[in-house]
Amino acid sequence: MVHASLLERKVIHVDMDAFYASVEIRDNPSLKGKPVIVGGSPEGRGVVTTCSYEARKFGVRSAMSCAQAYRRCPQAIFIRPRFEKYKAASDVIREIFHEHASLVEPMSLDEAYLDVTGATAFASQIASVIRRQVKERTGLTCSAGVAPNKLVAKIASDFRKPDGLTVVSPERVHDFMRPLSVRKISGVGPKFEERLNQKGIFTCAQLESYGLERLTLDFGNSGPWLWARAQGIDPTPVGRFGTRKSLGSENTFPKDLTRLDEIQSAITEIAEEVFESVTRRQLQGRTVTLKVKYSDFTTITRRHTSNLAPATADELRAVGHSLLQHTEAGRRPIRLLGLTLSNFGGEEDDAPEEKEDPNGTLF
Ligand code: TTP
Ligand code: MG
Repeated sequence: MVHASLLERKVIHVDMDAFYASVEIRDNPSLKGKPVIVGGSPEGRGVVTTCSYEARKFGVRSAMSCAQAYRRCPQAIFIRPRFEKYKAASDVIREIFHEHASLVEPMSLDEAYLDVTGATAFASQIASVIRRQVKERTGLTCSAGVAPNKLVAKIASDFRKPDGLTVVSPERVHDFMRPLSVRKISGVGPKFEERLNQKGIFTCAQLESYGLERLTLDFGNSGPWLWARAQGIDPTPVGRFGTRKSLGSENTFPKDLTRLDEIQSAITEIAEEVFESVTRRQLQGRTVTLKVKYSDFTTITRRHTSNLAPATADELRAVGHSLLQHTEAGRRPIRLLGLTLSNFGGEEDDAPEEKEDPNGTLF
C-alpha cells in the first residue's frame, strides 16, 4: 500500500544541457554555435558521450560511434572528454541543490532529483532560483521539471530542453501524460516499447485505455506498474537509493586487448571508476557483473553475488579479476570490457527491465 503522502509531493528534476559539450564550449568560446562532439576521435573506435545541440541537428547522438557521427556531421569539432572539469561543475551544482533541498538524489554528474515537499517557497520558484544560480556559478544552463513525483518531473525537465523550465501541477499531470509516447516512461526501453507498439499502444492515453486488466494479462506484474505510470502516478521516493538498479562503466579499446596483464589493468581502471561512482551515490551493490565483448562482437557476461558489497575499489577489482578467469581473456582478442554493480540495498522498484508555464498554478 502506498502512503498517501507519497502521492502529494513536490519534486524537482534538474538536468544540465548537453553537459560535457557545454563545459567545453564555455571554456573555449570560439566553439559557440558550432557542432561540437565530445568523445573519441572520428577515426577511432570510440563513441560519442554527448554533443552540442547544433550537432544534434545532424542526427548525432550519445553512444553513437564517432565514425558514424563523423559521417553525419563531418564539419563537427571532436573533443576528448575531460572528466575533471565535468566533475568540478557537478560539485558546484550539487552544492546548489543541497542549499535548496535536504533530500537530493543525484542520478549522474549532471542530473538530480530534489524533494522540496516541506519547503515554504513554491517549488516552481525554487526551481527558477536553482536554474539562475547554476548559470551564475557555472556559466552553464540546465533544464528543470517540477511535478508531484519523479516520473513526471523527469519528463518535464526534458520538455523544454535546452534552458527550459516546465511545471506540471498535480491537477495537470493526467493531461500532461496523455499525448506522450510510452517511451517517455522511465523503465520502458526500446524492446518494451516495441511490444507495446505491437498491441497498438503508442501513447500514454492508449496505454491507460487498454485497461489494467488486459495489461496485467499481457504483461503480468508490469501491467499495474505501466497503468499507473501512464497516468503519471509514481510513488517512488526521492532518496539515496532511488530507482537505480545497477551502475557500471565500460570501455571500448582503440585496439583489441590480447595480453592478460593489459586486460587486468583495464579492469582495475574500470573498477576504480565504478567504485568511485557508487560511493558518490552512497550505494552498495552485492552483485558484480563483468561484460566482455570479443573482437568478433560476441558478448558474454559473468556474474558474482556475495553477502557483502565490495567495500573498496580493490575488492571490486579482485572480483572483476576472478570473473575474468571464467572468460577467454588472454586467448581471444577483446574489444570491450565492462563492470557493473547491482543488487543495491534499500527500496525496491517494481519497474520492469523560461519559458515558465503561464498556465501553471503556484505549485
Ligand atoms: P545527458 O544528461 O543524458 O545528456 P546531456 O546533458 O549531454 O544532454 P541533454 O541533457 O541536454 O539532452 O548526459 C549527461 C552527460 O553524461 C553527457 O553530457 C555525457 C555523459 N554521457 C555519456 O558519457 N554517455 C552517454 O551515453 C550519455 C547519454 C551521457
Ligand atoms: Mg543532461
